Amino acid sequence: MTHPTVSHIRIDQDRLWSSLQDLGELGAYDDGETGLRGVRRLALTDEDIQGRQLVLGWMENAGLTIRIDQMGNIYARRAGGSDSLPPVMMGSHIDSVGTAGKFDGCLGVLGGLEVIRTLNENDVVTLRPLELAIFTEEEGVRFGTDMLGSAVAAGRLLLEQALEIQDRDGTSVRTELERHGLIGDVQVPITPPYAYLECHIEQGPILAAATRQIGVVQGIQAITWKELHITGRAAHAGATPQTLRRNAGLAAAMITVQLNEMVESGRYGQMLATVGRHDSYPNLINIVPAKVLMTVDMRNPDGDSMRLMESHLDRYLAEVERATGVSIASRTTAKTPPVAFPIRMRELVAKTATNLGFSYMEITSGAGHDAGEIASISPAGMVFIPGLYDGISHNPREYSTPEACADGINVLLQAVVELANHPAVSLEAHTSGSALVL
Ligand code: HGY
Ligand code: MN
Ligand code: MN
Repeated sequence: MTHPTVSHIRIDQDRLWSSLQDLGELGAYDDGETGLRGVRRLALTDEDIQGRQLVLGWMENAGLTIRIDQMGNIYARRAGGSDSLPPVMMGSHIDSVGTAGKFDGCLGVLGGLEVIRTLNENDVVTLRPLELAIFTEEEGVRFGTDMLGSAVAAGRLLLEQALEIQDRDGTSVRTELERHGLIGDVQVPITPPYAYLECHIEQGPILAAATRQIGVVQGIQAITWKELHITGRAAHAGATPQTLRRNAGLAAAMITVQLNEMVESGRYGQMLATVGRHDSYPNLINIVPAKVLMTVDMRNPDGDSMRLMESHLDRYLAEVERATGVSIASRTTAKTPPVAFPIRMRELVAKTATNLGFSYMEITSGAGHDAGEIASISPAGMVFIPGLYDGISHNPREYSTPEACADGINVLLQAVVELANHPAVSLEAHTSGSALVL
């Protein structure tokens, strides 16, 4: 049966939930800070590969054909009635930060799988093929730049440069992809899909506070990551007068306080800044710190304000060098502009949520996502669901209910099938009303 309406079809909430729990066991650890089972499945580690193998098995059981690109990104394909048409793609990531929960990224991948399993059970064949993607190193916490796999797939980052990036131990992306046999034959940049839709937890408090079931994501804020290598001079904490000190720890503290003042000043709009990593050397009580490696994560929904923030920080680093006598080497390790998803994708998500009887609101994503990369080559959109506990994420307390997960994936199913039944005209032509509307 091809292109029937599927408005009566719903996903299997329990099957989705148990797949999230099963995947969450791979890389699971006992988290001392929360007393909970967390997930540590950094990109291209053995735990990540175990997760990929579990999901690949499920994909094959669902009758999907698997392709892998030169960055280890996985594309699992479900044939369409007109299989030569560009596919509608769903996807996300299953690599995690070091202290993760079970939902970040996994909901988008396992939710896409649940959509496919549900269509299989209902003998629905869409006009266009469907593809379910798993992107490599979305989190950026191992190799230092986020959305690495999808940025190469979309052509923003060059493959050769990406393959040479090393983790903290000096192991390169290339070495790890080769070790796991993940350098596939699909060329990057990939052929753009017809459209891309990703379901993701919000990772913040907004939807829950507004008691909305679905977030229609307008776009993603700009992200800049910097690594600051501060070099001072070790010295005895008791015998070295203030005037002789080159205190790398003091420099790091001044920078951290200045970033907070930049945020609090409001001069840069809705700026956010985070010093997430702070490695001090020699890190001993009676020695003036000789070196500090610190990271700066800056976010801003406005690209111009981000540029002003960055030049303010650069000027301030020079001031800190003069004031403390340290030297600071600053390296930008990630930099993505703000992303606006096309109105027609946002309208589709909003209409679908309404048809399903869900409350929704428009929201800008605080977090970066693979959808932000694919948006540069295809019409892309995102479906958010709320989380509990102020939507905490990147922490084992991350939690969304089985019902909320199912709501998001039911929206994904209906919206993806509608897109996949668009006839062979451009999405623009179709939604502008100038083409046949099924
Ligand atoms: O950092 C981010 O926003 C995403 O979780 N990689
Ligand atoms: Mn994510
Ligand atoms: Mn994340």
